[in-house]
Amino acid sequence: MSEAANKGPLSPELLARMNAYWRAANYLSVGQIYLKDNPLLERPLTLDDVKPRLLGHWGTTPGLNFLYVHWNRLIRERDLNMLYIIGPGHGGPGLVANTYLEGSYSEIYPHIEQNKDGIKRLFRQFSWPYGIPSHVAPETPGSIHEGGELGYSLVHAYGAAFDNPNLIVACVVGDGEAETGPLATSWHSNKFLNPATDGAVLPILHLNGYKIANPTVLARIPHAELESLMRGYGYEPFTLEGDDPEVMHQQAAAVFDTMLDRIAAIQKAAREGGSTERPAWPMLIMRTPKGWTGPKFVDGKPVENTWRAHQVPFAELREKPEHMRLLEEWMRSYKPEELFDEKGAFLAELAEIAPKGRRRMGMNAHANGGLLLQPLKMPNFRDFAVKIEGRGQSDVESTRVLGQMLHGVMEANKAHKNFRVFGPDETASNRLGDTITGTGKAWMAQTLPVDENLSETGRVMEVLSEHMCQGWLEGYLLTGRHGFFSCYEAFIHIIDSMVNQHAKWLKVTRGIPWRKPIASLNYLLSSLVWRQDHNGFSHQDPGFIDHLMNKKADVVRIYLPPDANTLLSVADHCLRSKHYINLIVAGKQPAPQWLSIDEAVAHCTTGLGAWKWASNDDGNPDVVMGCCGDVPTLEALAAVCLLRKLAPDLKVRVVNVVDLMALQQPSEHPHGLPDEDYDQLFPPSTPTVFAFHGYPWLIHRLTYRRHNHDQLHVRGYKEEGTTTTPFDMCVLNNIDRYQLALDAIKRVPRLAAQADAAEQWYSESIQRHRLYVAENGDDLPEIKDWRWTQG
Ligand SMILES: Cc1ncc(C[n+]2csc(CCOP(=O)(O)OP(=O)(O)O)c2C)c(N)n1
Ligand SMILES: [Mg+2]
Repeated sequence: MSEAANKGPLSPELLARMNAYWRAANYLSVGQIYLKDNPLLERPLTLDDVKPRLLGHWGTTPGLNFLYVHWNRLIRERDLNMLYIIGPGHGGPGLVANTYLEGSYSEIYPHIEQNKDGIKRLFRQFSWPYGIPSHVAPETPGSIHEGGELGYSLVHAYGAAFDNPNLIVACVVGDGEAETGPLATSWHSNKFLNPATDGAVLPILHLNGYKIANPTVLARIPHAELESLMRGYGYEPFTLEGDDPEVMHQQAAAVFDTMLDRIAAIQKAAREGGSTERPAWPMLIMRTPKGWTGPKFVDGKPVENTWRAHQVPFAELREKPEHMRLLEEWMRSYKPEELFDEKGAFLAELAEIAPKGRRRMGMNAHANGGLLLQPLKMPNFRDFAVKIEGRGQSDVESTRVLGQMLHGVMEANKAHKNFRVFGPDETASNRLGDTITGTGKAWMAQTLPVDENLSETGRVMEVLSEHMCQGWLEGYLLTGRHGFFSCYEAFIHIIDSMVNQHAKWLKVTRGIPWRKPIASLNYLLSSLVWRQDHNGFSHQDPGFIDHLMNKKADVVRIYLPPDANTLLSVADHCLRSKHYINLIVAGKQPAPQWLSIDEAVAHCTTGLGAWKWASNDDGNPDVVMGCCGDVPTLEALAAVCLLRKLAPDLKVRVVNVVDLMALQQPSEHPHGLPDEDYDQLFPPSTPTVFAFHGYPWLIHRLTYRRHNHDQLHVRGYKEEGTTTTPFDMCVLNNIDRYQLALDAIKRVPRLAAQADAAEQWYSESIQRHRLYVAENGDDLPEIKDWRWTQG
């Protein structure tokens, strides 16, 4: 043992055991990538032992394994409650290997026994058809972060740490991952983490120098510059650098002891000393070779410590016998005979290094949030209901009413600290300001007298990064808590890709019995496409609905409540639900209110239905006026009023849709309305004019197999926008009341004789509107002051 290896907190005996533990994890990682048989190399390797398809990532794995054994020591010595989040999730073999060595893997998957057969199955299943994925997938014990799409590790770590004061979240950030936008901004999460009431995040920047095929930016700037960057982000950077395992174990143990002491001191100062200063949390820059301990050269080219180590360091075992020798040599370098007994069990004196029970990172309950999930205490949403005195006769900002209810939710769950509201600087703008009045907005950075409602204990999380809002919320939900995310409709697209990943996680975990359901991810989209009076075109995009529609039916729910009471009912339902992604689209502008709270509940329960009070069809309509979304509903009802004048004997049925998925057939979505009921609402041969909040083709897509589809005529947003009046936005997209009324007349055969006159009326109406808007900069009084009238 070198002199340097003798210096440090580890006794020679513990150092040797920790190094052996690491060798075992590395051995099992390589075995997963390459082997399907001969798991302990009891005989020389042959081609029959090797998988036909070599799929996996080696480069990042030894670094992850190195950290795991160190966390194990620290957890035991300090009785830590620790979660391990791996940014480069392609290091899956390492996490599988370690959860196997600590015993949690075999407990969850008993067929992966602690013996030779178990190791053989462990190897074989990896990257094998219908086996396990190569990433830190939902199937991997201890994981809340798949890491397939890079960039979200740190933000997930912080989400997990909020309101978990006893949790330490160790988070490995890949140096390539660190180049992504979401990760680059995630460092700022430390301005929102309260050392008194939240847990700690321990970031490790895994500076192995390379990505798939390139060096990383952070590895090729001077070390001082990198340290300054981290200091600039508000951290206290520590460095661990080298490649001699024994020396590195000692240095790692020393640096981690210091870092954990720092964390303990920060927490003590805040919890016992009352310090409210934003601390400089420790973080580690770990500079180790990519593919550490792997083959140094293959075919004469350097592999260890290069990008060539990223995936499988060498293949072509059939074609190149020397590769087979290289594999055997590499695997034997870990000395498996010193790690496993003759039956294939991991040696007891090594296994001892791992913590026990729920302290094992593979068994930490926070990584299986559903185990810890407490249902939200819900106030009675009816207490927040809007009184309806005459249909549509008074205007209310629907989302403001929702804000009052969410405030009630916050108050009811204050003691549990398990509910937060997230938004990119738009909570007040989206009229959810009441959520802020209780606890304020989380903020650990400087405050000035001019600031309002910033608080170290705020439960509203505002940061101008949709990525961070989404990532924090995901981390918060995945560890068993609840949340609500409000966002401008157009800009929610920024997290399209993140929601894809979360939807995948929900889909897969639904099928994993030991994973318990977590709270749903709830979105409110406001500041909608139709009401961007001054913001204009850049702020107009209802396409997130289309995006979510592509996800699995058992994961996604989409609601477009037309008024405040339906919004309350929908939100209550969403907050109680589990394991969904709920999208609520509702406007924040003053708008007419249609349904009493009892009617709203009944309407939302079926998800869609005829509004009898707005219809005059006596069960046999000439035309159905469908509507979905608050502005389209308003325009549809206004069109009905116009039709009463233009064609008084026309029998019109108004059908409003709250639950978009109800339009699909039950075979496509569990909320789908049975065909018989659908045909009752939309009779197969009756023309239907449908005003939709979003892109019109979506309604066709949802209903293409319905009997009335040939009769369905949809109006929606067709990418016409500019800075103009609210009603002109409707006109530009042909979803305005004049257009809808004209559509109805043109589609009812018995009104054919009226069609020309109606066209004329339409042109004149639009002309009048255009001239007025151009002249006055505002909508016509008859539009602005319009009210629903009966009959
Ligand atoms: C957002 C995203 N872009 C691209 C990829 C493809 N990809 C997979 S691994 C990788 C390189 C990662 O490098 P680094 O973060 O340094 O991880 P490590 O070196 O530890 O493997 C890339 C680009 C991805 N997984 N996610
Ligand atoms: Mg790297």
